[in-house]
Amino acid sequence: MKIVALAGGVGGAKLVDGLAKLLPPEDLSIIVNTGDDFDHLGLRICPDLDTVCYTLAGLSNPETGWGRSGDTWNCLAAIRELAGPDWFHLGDGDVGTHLVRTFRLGHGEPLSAIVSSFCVSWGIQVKVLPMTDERVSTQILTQDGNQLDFQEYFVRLLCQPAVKAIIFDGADSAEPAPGVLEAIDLADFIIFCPSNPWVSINPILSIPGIRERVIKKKVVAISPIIGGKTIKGPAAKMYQEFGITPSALAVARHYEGIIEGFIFDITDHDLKVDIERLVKKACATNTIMLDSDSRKKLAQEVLKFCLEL
Ligand code: FO1
Repeated sequence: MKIVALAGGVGGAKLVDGLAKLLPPEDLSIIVNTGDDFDHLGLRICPDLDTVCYTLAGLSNPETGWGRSGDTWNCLAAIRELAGPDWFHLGDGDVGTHLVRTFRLGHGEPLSAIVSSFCVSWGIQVKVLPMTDERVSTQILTQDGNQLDFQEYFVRLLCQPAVKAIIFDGADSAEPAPGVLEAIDLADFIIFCPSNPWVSINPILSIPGIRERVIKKKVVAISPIIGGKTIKGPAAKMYQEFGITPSALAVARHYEGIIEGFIFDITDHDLKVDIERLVKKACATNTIMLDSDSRKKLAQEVLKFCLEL
């Protein structure tokens, strides 16, 4: 059974880690959001790609979900000493990743080739694909009239500004990275990971060609909203700011017309009847991934659900 998973950062990384433990490597491809990517201190940072790769490689920091486990912070301390921009926390080992990536991009290598070579170095066997090799930048337009780069909004301003609109700058003219459309075409199922629909899954679908190919397939989404809240990140707050009550039902509506199957947390089982009106099949289960076992358990549920669809 060939699976293509669309993923953002921490939530997506946990589910694909579970899937990678169950599927033969040739049967799993992960298309990762790169709208969060930005330049910081001259380095190209690709947070979601790194989070997915570190997680698959068993290198991720279990406390934060991003960055590397056991990393040290000497570089950040030196940046701070010089009154440099220290709001974005780069661990020493993580800086190594950004240095090599920036160096190789500077020599004209495409991002997808660099990711693929990093995966070999880290022993990752599944295919990890950036959504595009081109620069697409998620921009947050705030209700008080500012335009912010995603990481400025997310990390520096702690998601405090109310969001008016979200733009994927550069998406209109971007092309899917090599292998993306081929993976989708070969997939038996597409899975939308429990990532933020607005800023993790939407940017991937905004790359011309991806949405058109995805909707031809059987698509299953997992809700990142549990009991009206998110485990991490601003998805629930964004729904609210767009005038939508955040809930698993709101997520199912968000993806209406694209998905056939929807998995949501057991906490929200009372929404099942309403959700079933929107999709072919719905399932309420435990979607909270606290450890490696629960990642695998949810991945198992997702695969079983796909086969029953
Ligand atoms: N998230 C934070 O909340 N604070 C940070 O300082 C931070 C640094 C960071 C460095 C490298 C990296 O790959 C990710 C990092 N993240 C940090 C996470 C990142 O901002 C988000 O997880 C994603 O962009 C949202 O999916």
